[in-house]
Amino acid sequence: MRAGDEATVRVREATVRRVDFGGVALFDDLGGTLEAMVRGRVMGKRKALGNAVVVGDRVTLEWEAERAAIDAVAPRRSAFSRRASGERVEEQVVAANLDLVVIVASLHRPDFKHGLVDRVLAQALGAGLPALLALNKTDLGNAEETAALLADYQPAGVQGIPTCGITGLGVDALREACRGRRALFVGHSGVGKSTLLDHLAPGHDLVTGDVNDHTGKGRHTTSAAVLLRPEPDLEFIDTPGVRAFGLWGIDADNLAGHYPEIAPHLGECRFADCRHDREPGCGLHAALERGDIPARRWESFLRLRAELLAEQQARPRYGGR
Ligand SMILES: Nc1nc2c(ncn2[C@@H]2O[C@H](COP(=O)(O)OP(=O)(O)O)[C@@H](O)[C@H]2O)c(=O)[nH]1
Ligand SMILES: [Mg+2]
Ligand SMILES: [Zn+2]
Repeated sequence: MRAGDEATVRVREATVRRVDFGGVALFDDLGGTLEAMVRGRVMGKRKALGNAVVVGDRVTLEWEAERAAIDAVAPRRSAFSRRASGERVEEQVVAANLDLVVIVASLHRPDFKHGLVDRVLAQALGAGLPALLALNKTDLGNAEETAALLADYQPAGVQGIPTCGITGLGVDALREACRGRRALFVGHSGVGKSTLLDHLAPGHDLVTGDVNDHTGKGRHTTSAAVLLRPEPDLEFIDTPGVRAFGLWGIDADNLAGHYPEIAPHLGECRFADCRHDREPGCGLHAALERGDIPARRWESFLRLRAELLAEQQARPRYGGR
């Protein structure tokens, strides 16, 4: 459906595909798109959109003449958040009603960073969402490196798909893994996320989410995300590349619970207050020695826990959720 056909049907319900300064871009359930403004009371006390309406939200519309307005937002069956950037400790809901988080990382250029991947993974698991690791730029390394990295994430239950944005390797496997599941794509900038999405949603403008064949003038998005729906059962949410990913609702004390290969061993330590450092009878170290916890995941867990501890100490009024 083209822009000119918009709003010919006064739909009552729609799905948010993009949040702009002036309004919200939506998908109706009939294969079309439309725009709507947001009622003040939906925005809450601060009269700012904030987290009130996010990509993936299901909304109810009211019509005034030819103008649609979002009147209500349905409860979210899932949501993926991060800590908003900036000094204040604030939640940023990135997207809602998701089924899968696709973590895009590159083998090299930029080098694979366990820190970022493991943060996003912990956040996904905390939201109750399964995660998939798309390991891109596999042309820049060898097969052993690729296999070893993906193997590190198997005990955590993360499906790994090696990809190459240049040859298109792995793109079909990635598409089929996402089919029927609304998939949020998250990754460090430069890893090839846009390149992969160009393969997965050909012809879509990754800033606006629009199909490229009509010349809509560029708009400024406040949204951190855009929902692409290249086929009725394929939905990808693109997000801007992140440089740092701040966790939300996860702190040094509950971090281990967000590592599926570490959590089951938490009750196996001799001492109930075990810090899993050098205590005798530590169940986590035993699991590490048996190989049940991959060494690189353990090292990244320790680093991340130390970072969170330092953040918490620098900010004594940290409230988490
Ligand atoms: N060698 C190599 N380069 C890639 C691959 N995928 C993407 N690139 C390049 O990496 C750069 C960053 O890609 P882009 O898709 O913009 O990354 P994004 O910031 O994650 O969206 C571009 O120059 C791409 O051409 C790949 O699989 N192999
Ligand atoms: Mg990009
Ligand atoms: Zn222990």
